Amino acid sequence: MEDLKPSLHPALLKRKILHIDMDCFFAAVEELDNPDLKGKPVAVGGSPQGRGVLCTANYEARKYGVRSAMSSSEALRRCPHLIFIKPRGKRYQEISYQIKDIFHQYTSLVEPLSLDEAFLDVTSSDRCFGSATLIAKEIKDKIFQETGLTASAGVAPNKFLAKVASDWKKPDGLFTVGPEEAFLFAQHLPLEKVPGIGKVSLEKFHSLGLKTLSDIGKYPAQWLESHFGKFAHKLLFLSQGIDERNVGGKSLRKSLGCEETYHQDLPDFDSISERIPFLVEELFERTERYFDRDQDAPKPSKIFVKAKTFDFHLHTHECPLRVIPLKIENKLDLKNQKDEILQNFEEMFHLLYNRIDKVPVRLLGLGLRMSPSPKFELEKLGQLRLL
Ligand code: TTP
Ligand code: MG
Repeated sequence: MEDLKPSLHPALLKRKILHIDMDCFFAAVEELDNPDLKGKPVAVGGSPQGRGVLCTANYEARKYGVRSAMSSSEALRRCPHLIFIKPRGKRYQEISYQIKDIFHQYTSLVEPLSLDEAFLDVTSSDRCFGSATLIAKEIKDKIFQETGLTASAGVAPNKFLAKVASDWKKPDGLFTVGPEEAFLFAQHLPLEKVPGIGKVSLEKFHSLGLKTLSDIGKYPAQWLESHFGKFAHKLLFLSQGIDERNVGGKSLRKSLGCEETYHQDLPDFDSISERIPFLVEELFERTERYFDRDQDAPKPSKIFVKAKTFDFHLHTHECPLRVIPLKIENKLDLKNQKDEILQNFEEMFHLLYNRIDKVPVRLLGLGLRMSPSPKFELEKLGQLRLL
């Protein structure tokens, strides 16, 4: 149990990490583009008539208990005058690029987590007299000037605390946990605030009488490990305010895909077949943008299809491109092989459909899996040598 004792290299306390997260991102974009929505409860997601779920809701709607991932019908029950808006992925992506450009003006160590949030390591930045809090403030202001949207920021010596801090004063918040406060701040944290602790684990913690991170430290490490396995190690570190993870630079994308859940189950292969061109069209658009952004990004090496059956079981099938054989390395490849790619997706869906005994399907998805390019591998090696 020796290795369960947290220890900290002093250099780790000197790091300046930011976590920036846009406020009710999709809903805020909708309000921005349609000012009539201001002050009204707004949700972005599927329709309450179908099986839709919410992507997010604005803060007005949250007052009624409306939340991300809630079924749209339940959201309507909670807030009968809720305004539903269909997501516009392209528009959110556009703003996401804008905010990422702003992040890169401050540091190259940017680790995006999703369209609307990222970690930034500004330890070596001399902007704003080297004050991480002032940098965070400036980034928030710039985001607002350039997009008209608000973001919340957390500043701390590590990723864990920065993420918690960005949520602390939402919306339009800025909260700093200094290195000297890290320990006490972590100790007082209720477990529901700890990223990575989901509903199920939380119930288990509560049933064992554990409410805050400081409660974790009161129990023998062996006991913790017997209940929570390897997660106990991580928790013990977090309870001391310690998180040694680095902010990753360029993140490697592992796959590119798109999927659709249908209002009614697709009953046969003809109805599946009808949907495939739409999915392929969307995949093409995403892949083109992917190639546009970075020519050295990992290239696709496999294609995959997936189907969720009426009973919510997910089935996938994938195939290496070299077996087909297809090469998808740039926009021209996409254009020249459009028909072949579509045909291969159709054939793979056919195989998958037979494998699932031709039962009704509620979701279809398809996409590409990437293999790291040699250039990325070399870069990683370079980084390791520098350490
Ligand atoms: P979040 O940052 O988790 O949420 P948010 O920006 O809407 O609200 P908050 O102010 O609390 O940060 O997610 C960013 C976007 O990602 C969100 O606007 C919509 C999308 N999303 C989904 O599509 N499904 C989900 O379950 C969640 C959580 C988010
Ligand atoms: Mg957000």
